[in-house]
Amino acid sequence: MLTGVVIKAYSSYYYVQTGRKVITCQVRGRFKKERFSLLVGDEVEYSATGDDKGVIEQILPRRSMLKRPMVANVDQVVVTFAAVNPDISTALVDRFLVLAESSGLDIVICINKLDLADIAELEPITAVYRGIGYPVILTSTRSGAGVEELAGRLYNRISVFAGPSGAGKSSLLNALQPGLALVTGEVSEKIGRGKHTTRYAELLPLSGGGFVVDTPGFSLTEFSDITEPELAYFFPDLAAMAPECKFSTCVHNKEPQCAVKHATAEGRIARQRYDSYLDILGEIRENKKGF
Ligand SMILES: Nc1nc2c(ncn2[C@@H]2O[C@H](COP(=O)(O)OP(=O)(O)OP(=O)(O)O)[C@@H](O)[C@H]2O)c(=O)[nH]1
Ligand SMILES: [Mg+2]
Ligand SMILES: [Zn+2]
Repeated sequence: MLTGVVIKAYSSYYYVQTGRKVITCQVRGRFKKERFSLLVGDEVEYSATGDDKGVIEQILPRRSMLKRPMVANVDQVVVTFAAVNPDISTALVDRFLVLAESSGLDIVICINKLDLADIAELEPITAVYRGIGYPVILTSTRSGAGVEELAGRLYNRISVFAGPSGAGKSSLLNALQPGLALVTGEVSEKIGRGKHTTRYAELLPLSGGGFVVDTPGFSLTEFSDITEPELAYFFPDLAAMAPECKFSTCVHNKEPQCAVKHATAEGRIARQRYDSYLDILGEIRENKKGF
């Protein structure tokens, strides 16, 4: 049996990459019954039925499954923001980090448009995230700064680029892999909803090995899948302090003798991070009330 990776799904066809070749496959009837039973990113076994044609026989076990976009076997999320235009919002960075953490994926933070930025102004932001342990890469698709470093992080892995519209995700992918020709542009120039953005996720092969997934930008993050006690786990800096809280049920809000609040007061946890935590905690509480 031959094996490959589903890089794209279109109508009832699945495009399976094996080595440098892409095989156009159909699936056996039994896969069609279950929704999402076969996803982009899945490793599959197929039998050849002709020149570059085949039938998918089996899905191999998944390492992970990301819900937005719906992709199997993703290894990491590259949380991509522009330093300016649109200006970086650390509150929004934190929200994207929580979503990525809750999917259990590795995370790289990319701050793009370095050519427009005042590096001294970025320094306090990068210091916070590097202090937590997140790799932070500063890039510019204009000057090429950081693009090699970013490429090094993508080798032989499946990486999803996520972040707000206009951050430069598609531009970065074009810089990383010449020939991709992904559509880029100012938000206002992108006329019509979904006109240029791919509606379905696709794995874009990197010639050095590995795949990247471009996603349409979004800023509306919601946390309906996360419970109050879980939330702090998705803030590694808070989670590190939580075992020292007096109460094991502490959600680091109004509770007495809370080590997280104590560490924030002492500056060992960045105030901005704790504030982001409280904002999201409040939203999770509001959501719960709605049901
Ligand atoms: N100055 C500067 N502009 C950049 C850089 N990277 C991208 N841009 C510009 O920023 C705009 C948005 O870039 P895109 O790559 O379309 O952004 P995106 O994140 O893919 O946006 P969505 O697809 O809407 O989510 C375009 O006009 C790019 O030319 C950069 O490093 N520096
Ligand atoms: Mg884009
Ligand atoms: Zn606490």
